[in-house]
Amino acid sequence: MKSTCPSVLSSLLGLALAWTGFNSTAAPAADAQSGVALKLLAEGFVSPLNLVPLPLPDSPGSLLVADQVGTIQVLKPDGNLSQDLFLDLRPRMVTVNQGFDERGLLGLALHPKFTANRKLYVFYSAPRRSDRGTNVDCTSTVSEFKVAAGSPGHVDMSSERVLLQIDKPQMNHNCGRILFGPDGFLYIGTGDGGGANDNEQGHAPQGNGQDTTTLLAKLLRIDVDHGTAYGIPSDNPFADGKKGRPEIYAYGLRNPWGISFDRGGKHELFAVDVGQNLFEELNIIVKGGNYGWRLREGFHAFDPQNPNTPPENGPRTDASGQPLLDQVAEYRHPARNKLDPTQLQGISVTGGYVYRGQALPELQGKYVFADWSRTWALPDGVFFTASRSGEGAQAKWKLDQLPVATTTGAKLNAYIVALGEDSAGELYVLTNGRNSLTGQTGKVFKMVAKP
Ligand SMILES: [Ca+2]
Repeated sequence: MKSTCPSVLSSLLGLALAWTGFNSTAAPAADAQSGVALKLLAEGFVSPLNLVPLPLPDSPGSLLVADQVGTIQVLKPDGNLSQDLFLDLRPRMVTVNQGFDERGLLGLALHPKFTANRKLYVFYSAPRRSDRGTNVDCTSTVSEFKVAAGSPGHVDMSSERVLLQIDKPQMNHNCGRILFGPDGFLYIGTGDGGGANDNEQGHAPQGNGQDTTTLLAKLLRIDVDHGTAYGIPSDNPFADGKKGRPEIYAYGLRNPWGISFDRGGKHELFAVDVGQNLFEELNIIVKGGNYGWRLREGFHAFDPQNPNTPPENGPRTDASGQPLLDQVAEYRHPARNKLDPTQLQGISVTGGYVYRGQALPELQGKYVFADWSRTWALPDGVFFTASRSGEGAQAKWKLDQLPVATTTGAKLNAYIVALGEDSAGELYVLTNGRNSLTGQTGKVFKMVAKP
């Protein structure tokens, strides 16, 4: 989610505004005949970031919608939104800014055996711990909760079991997307800690992405069913703890804002990665993979001292000799901050899903995702598809724009903050009308066939 914010937070984040021009290699916009539309399901949110199916015995098809500001509500299949909260995490969170903020309630996942054990997991930004210095901004926290016995619409607040706490140096690049894999383990995405270029206070000399002794800038994998707080899957790449933190599954990620398993095919693990100033990524993650940040951004070398000019030559292996793995697709930011409408461009990738539902046959097998907004100041989120063009986790995928209007024909005119998926594989779009945590312009749409 978000990351480069040239006009507003440039001083805070230390971003350079001098955009360098490259000949674009992105695919041109295509497929003007798309039959995909967005049906409004619910509104009045601030910034809804998570949507997951809630298997309620008396109300099949219910969904949980989690708002970044710390609240979770039940959305019934008839479109009714519960007014009493399923979970209210606000008392345990940092106070989020009224303006732009990347902290908050960022991840939600139900235990694979939720129906039997009523357990769910959240990733949220808690305040700095009392024994930490002021160089820590907040505490990324992964906790387990249980739904109250006999009250399936409410979480028992006294049931919190804290699994993981990570000191965060800056307020941005939290990631916090969590999900259970087909293996039953919990996958947790973490950002590089924030600031810009993975090169500020609280970042390792080589960057947190390349530091396997920190849990920042990683994809983690833990076993919530064993151990004291959690167990370590025995085949995690650093399971013995000698060369890195045992929780690490993959590394070299900047802010993987969107992680999903393909529910079909080979159940591959997809993770986008939000770029610094130039390139956005779609990755297929393999266990132990190093995805390059901050040695690389997209298909290009990266220099944190000169982030707008990719070096001609950069390392292709990391400090331990591991290859730096390329993503399967990239798209670029508008050169010199000027959008070229004929090009596939954006500034902050929002991850999605390989479509395996029934309603939209034209999307079958494609990875459907979005860009948050093609400009920082105005709501201009756009949709993309990625199509496999070869075999293997490193085969390149083809990107196309996916024209999508609402079912009323109106333009979306929103920041696309997240996508969601229901138990049938149908997709949902979560938006915020603003680039801040103010107002109630957040909406939830379902992707449907064009009427
Ligand atoms: Ca990368």
